[in-house]
Amino acid sequence: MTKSALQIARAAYQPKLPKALASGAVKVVAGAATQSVADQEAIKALFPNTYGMPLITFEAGEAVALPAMNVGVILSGGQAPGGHNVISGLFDGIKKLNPENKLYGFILGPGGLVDHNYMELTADIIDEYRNTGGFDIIGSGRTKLEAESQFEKGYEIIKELGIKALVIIGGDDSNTNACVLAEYYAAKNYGVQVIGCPKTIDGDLKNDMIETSFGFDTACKTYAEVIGNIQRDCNSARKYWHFIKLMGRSASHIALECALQVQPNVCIVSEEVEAKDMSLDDVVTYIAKVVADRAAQGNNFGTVLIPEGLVEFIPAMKRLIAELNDFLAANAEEFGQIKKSHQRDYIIRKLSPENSAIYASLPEGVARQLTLDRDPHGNVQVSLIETEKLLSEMVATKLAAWKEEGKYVGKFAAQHHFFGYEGRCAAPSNFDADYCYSLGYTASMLIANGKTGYMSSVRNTTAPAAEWIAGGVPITMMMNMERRHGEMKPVIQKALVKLDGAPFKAFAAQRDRWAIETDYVYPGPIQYFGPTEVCDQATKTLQLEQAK
Ligand code: FBP
Repeated sequence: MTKSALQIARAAYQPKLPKALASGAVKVVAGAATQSVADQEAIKALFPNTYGMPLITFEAGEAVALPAMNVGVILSGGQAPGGHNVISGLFDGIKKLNPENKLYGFILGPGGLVDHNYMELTADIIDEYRNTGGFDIIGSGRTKLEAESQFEKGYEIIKELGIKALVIIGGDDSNTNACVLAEYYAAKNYGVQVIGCPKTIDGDLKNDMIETSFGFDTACKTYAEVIGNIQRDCNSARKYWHFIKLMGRSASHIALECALQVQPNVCIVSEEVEAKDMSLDDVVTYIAKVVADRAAQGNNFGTVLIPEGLVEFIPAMKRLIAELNDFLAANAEEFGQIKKSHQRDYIIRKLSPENSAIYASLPEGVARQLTLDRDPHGNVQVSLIETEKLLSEMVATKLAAWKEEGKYVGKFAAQHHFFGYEGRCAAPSNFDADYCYSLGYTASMLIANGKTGYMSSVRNTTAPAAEWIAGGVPITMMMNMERRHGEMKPVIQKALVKLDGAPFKAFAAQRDRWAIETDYVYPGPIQYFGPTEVCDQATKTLQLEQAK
């Protein structure tokens, strides 16, 4: 494998650990019994073996000799910077407990467990991947582990390899499934522990005990670097409006964090759009107004950040998509026979008056995307909708109308960007490198102490790493009941942007000034070597949330 100079230097980085873990042996301090965030009776009934367990924190303790054990690990869902460090922390943790311990990685996600596709992760392999981005050490996948038949298939290979515990590194859905699996194996008395680790760049797997999901820090810093570069270009040429869509399937944490880092002229926050029941036209009008106000000052340039999930948070668009899903599912054959050039008119004729009017107002390209790109369940794949183009085209139309009315004088030229994959596999920042290594190491300690149904937790993360608090949180504590595919299911509550939270409030307090003034911040690339205030800063989101 050819390596860059940075990769070679970075391989030698020793991630920092919380003090309690650095000594290598821990004492378990159990807190009070827990309960789920909501729907306590229903969750308790579904998880009789793993409900109500106490919160756990680790303190430095005496080393104990434990018999050798084997552990399995799975990377689940979208990539997030630091996954390799979770695995290396887990590896180092179990090897410290007993050098005979072995780590098996299941290949390409949860499917690897079901299909018995695995490899042993030896020291040589681990060393190749320390402090690197990506999930390529074993690959990832989106197979959902939810059927008993899958649990049983998984148990076959777990038995064969003598695996005592499985670590599932994933987002809210994967950790929900980890919890269901933990409960299933406990109920069956199979003696297999299951531990979860909080991963996702989207930042929406968090709560009082899980301060952030790993990867969010590096991904946001990577996007903020590039947005900063665009802003400098924008402020140099002074002729373009840049419409920048940012990943985050539904929550707007990434867009909000980037806004706090770069101070753009506009950042749309989906959760606010929904709370204020804004229409697509309201969003467009808001952006067009900022463009017009800046133009009045002679500034025909600017930046607009747009969260990927926006369309689904606009109540009227949500209703349109729902009707389209049902209509196209029921009339797929007839629709397929309509000539492409007539499909738009056909849909306009068939939809209810409210949805038909909205559909008719959409630019052609977006209207087509709404009818063509569907996932295997028949749903529109909203992430494929080019929201950045949709908004800029609609803003252009609005500005043209305002020009006619004499309300706008200026020039409007747009550039479009979508940042997502660029950040998901970036080399982890020091924060993510340390946080992930600590999460993995913590998982090894939870396993050694016989825990199952817990998520690895590392808190106090705006303090220096030595002061971080490592422990475990019962996954059932994060659950509530939600309707999924028409049925009530136990799931980990997704953390959307809170409009009364400190990060949103800090943004809302400054956005009007950022809109009109040009007060861009240029964060520059992530730094791995250098002064701590440059290299080790946590995200603005974490800093604001934890400000005392
Ligand atoms: P996870 O929730 O699995 O961590 O994935 C996050 C994400 O990167 C979203 O931001 C994005 O919408 C989605 O994955 C893209 O999915 P895919 O990797 O299948 O293209």
